[in-house]
Amino acid sequence: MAVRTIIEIPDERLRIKCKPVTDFAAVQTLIDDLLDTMYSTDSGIGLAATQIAETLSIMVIDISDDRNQPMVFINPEIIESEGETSYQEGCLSIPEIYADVDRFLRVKVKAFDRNGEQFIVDSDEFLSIVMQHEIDHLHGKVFIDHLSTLKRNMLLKKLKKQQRLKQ
Ligand code: GNR
Ligand code: NI
Repeated sequence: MAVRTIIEIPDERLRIKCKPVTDFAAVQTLIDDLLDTMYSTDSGIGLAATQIAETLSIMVIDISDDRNQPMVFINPEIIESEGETSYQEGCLSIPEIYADVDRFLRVKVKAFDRNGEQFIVDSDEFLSIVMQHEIDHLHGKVFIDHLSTLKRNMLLKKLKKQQRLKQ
């Protein structure tokens, strides 16, 4: 059990693009760390390796009410997408900041599980949004990048102020 530090904006490591996993046996501890770290937060429902300053393409999601249905995605890729939706998102790396983000309504994601078995998830529900949010992290992208410059700068100012007050 290892809870890792979740890095926050403006940490430049959030901008690193993750590399694909090739050795599945070698990432088992990292997967457990991601799950432990996600569950250590009050209400986090997803976490990407980028957020704990790791650079391999792994993300975890648990959107169940009891937080007991972990999903592990290794080398995830969106292979189909359609439609549009908008949802108020938050991010553990941008604490206490929320904004509506435009996303695909439906995505089909191909990934590998922790045993290296390929699987496909097709969703047009909340899971679709969270998968898109986490895959963005693996590409060095965070949700405020989807907003207008004006809106983003306003939220960044608010975040800076909060971070200053927390010091
Ligand atoms: O906990 C989280 N909640 C959330 C809400 C709406 C859309 C996406 C998310 S993911 C976020 C956890 C996180 O930062 N994952 O990277
Ligand atoms: Ni996030």
